[in-house]
Amino acid sequence: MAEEATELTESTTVAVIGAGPAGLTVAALLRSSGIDCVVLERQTREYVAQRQRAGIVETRAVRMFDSWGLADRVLGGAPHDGILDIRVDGESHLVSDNDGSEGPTAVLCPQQVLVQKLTATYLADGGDLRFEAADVSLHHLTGDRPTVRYRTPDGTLRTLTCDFVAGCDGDHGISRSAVPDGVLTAHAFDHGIGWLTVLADAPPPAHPLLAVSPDGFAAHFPRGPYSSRYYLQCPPEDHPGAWPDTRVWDALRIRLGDPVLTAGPITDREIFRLRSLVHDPMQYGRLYLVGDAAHIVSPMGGKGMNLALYDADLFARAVRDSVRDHDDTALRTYSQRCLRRVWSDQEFSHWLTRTLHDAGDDTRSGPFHRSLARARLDRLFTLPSAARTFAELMTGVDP
Ligand code: FAS
Repeated sequence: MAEEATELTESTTVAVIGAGPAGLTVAALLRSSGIDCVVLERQTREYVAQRQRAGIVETRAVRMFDSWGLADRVLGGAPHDGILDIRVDGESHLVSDNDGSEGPTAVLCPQQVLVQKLTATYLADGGDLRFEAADVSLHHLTGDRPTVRYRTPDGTLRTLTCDFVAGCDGDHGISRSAVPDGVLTAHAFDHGIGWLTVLADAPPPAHPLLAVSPDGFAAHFPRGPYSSRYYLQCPPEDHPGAWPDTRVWDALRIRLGDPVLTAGPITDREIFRLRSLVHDPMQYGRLYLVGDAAHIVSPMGGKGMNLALYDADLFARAVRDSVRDHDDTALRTYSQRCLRRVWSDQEFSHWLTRTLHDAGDDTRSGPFHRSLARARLDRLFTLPSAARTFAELMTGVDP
């Protein structure tokens, strides 16, 4: 037990747990404000940098990075032309997801590109980011100076004392579980729908594509100039092994209504259950939950990563007010302000998920709900006010 003796204690202002989009954004924003923080990430830099998930940074988030003077340094990928292709039984309906407001707009920036550029920017600005931090644990969260303990790759036990802890370690992290039972209320919803998600080195679509068909939902998103992500509705208990390449491409050609869809090598496939989860409040003492550590939203509408960026912005601004102006108002209202946005995006993603699944295969919700969903789509395609609301919700810009 010799290694226990070599414990080192350090001090910082904010201990950030997790180096995903939430943690790295918190760190980069605090660093740009001259506020000390230390980021602890349990995985290696290579692992974090290659994890492929979301694919669009919404307009609100682009403007957020711009307002901190970081947009040019952290955003990559291609500008989004503000058009979505919603295809119903093979017929395309081009819908705008741009509300026409002044300023920069959404960018087709794959999550791993954002993570790589945030990491590089934070380190270039002298940021402290520690990968392979094992056994992270949180203590004294309701005291004046919480402590965070972890083990370095060489087994050294370290302790960080801090003013605030940003729990940015996702849905399977330790931050939320550090909150005593009974403090948080979990609101969960299981859509009862599975998605096969496929990454392939195949040509991206002209526009992000969402398709309704009697065989079930499908989607095709760009993930770079030569790469695509596809989603196929499937039974949640399905196994990826039940979806060999030929079956994947056949199903995509039918559901996307594109018999000549160009295939390519599939580099990843997995199946996940569409579920939604919100924890309330998003704070316990001096621990603030940010991103997936507090909430999960179905990928429909592209709100998962963008909500994490929203929380990160509100938290960094609140810490800045507290450290610079000794004004804790924003910290006290952090949870309620985030949850207002979280429920708005949950409602929008829920609406879009139900509409685009019910409008297709009616075995799940029945012909009545199918007709309701098709009426909602017809309204979106024909009523300017409905199209405007849709665009506003897609941009994420505050009303
Ligand atoms: P993350 O999970 O990204 O990051 C948490 C970090 O904390 C990780 O690096 C993890 O290693 C680290 N960590 C965990 N436990 C730790 C511990 N004990 N100690 C130290 N570090 C720890 N969203 C969309 O908007 N559009 C999409 O198309 C989309 N597609 C998705 C596809 C998939 C397969 C998945 C799983 C998610 C998808 N999402 C999508 C949602 C996704 O983008 C999340 O919302 C986003 O990653 C959330 O970012 P973070 O909150 O930073 O959490």
